[in-house]
Amino acid sequence: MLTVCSTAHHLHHGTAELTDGRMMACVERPERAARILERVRQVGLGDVIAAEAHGREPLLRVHSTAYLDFLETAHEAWLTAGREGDALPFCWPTRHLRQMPPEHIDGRLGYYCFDAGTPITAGTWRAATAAADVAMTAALKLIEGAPAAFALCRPPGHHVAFDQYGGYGFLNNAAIAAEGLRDRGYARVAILDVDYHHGNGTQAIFYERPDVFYGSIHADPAHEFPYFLGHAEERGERAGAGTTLNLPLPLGTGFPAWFEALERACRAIDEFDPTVVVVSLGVDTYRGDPISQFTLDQDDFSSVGKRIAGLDRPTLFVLEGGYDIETVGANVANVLIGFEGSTRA
Ligand code: Q9C
Ligand code: ZN
Repeated sequence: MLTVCSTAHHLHHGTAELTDGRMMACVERPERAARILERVRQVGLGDVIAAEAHGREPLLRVHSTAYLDFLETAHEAWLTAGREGDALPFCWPTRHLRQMPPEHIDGRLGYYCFDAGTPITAGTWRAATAAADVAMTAALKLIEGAPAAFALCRPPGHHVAFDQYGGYGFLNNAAIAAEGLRDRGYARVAILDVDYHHGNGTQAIFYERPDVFYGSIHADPAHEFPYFLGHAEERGERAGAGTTLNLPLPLGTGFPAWFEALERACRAIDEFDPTVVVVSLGVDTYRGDPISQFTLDQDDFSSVGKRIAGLDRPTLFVLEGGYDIETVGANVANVLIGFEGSTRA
């Protein structure tokens, strides 16, 4: 399987996120991508190529102009306001407040961001656009006839909506790839999100779309981030009624129950009958993940890849979460090797 990557991801390296009432070192860090790439090479997954630049056009299929303008200039505005280091919001337009971007950078950060764990650094825009380019480049390989490809995206994207970021991401790489595939003739796209967290951004983007299915297996939002989306009763609306499937699972869920949910999601995808599958591939379901509470073992990830291969469609894997540095490379590679049907390394 072909891997697409970019060295520009290094330009995004946040210092700290607000967790448990304290500023803690960011778990979403450059070493993740380095470890995954190292493992991809080690196991001989296939060719590794650099992303090509695709400019703003594919981003605008998913995000607003005002949002992209904000993202591109946010850190500069932060410095102009006399700040140093990473930009983080501390005030949000929640209930009873007006949904309108103000002038001041602190207010604009709150308007466009939904959490306090996603710092904007000086290089964030360049890294985020490079990740979107990685996803688009890999999507185009499918268009050219590749049966599968792996987009080694960093920062991740599935928490990012039309004009709102958070959950360690800034641009929705999987959604951008899905729209790129739609634009180039794939009539029906199914997005299968296996990250530990619900992909609230992806769900919101496609919630009213009949041509893009979104299915997610994740920790119950009653007890886990992103808390405010991802419940079983959210099934899509209007023309998109029935094209969203949420399978929330309790904290502590192990592989047997998780795999049953995967089976349900795969059957729903078969029924939707997509022309292409985009997998939001997070391996933060691993039992040793520092921020998650499912208990998948390293070997289980091969079975995940194998089941996804059973969908028997062109498949684009887009990297999302997975934060245990020592195992993230092997866990991602195990999914991809399991998909390819080779022996696990
Ligand atoms: N104390 C992805 O996996 N952090 N994003 C919650 C925990 C947010 C995860 C804070 C987790 C976001 C792509
Ligand atoms: Zn996650």
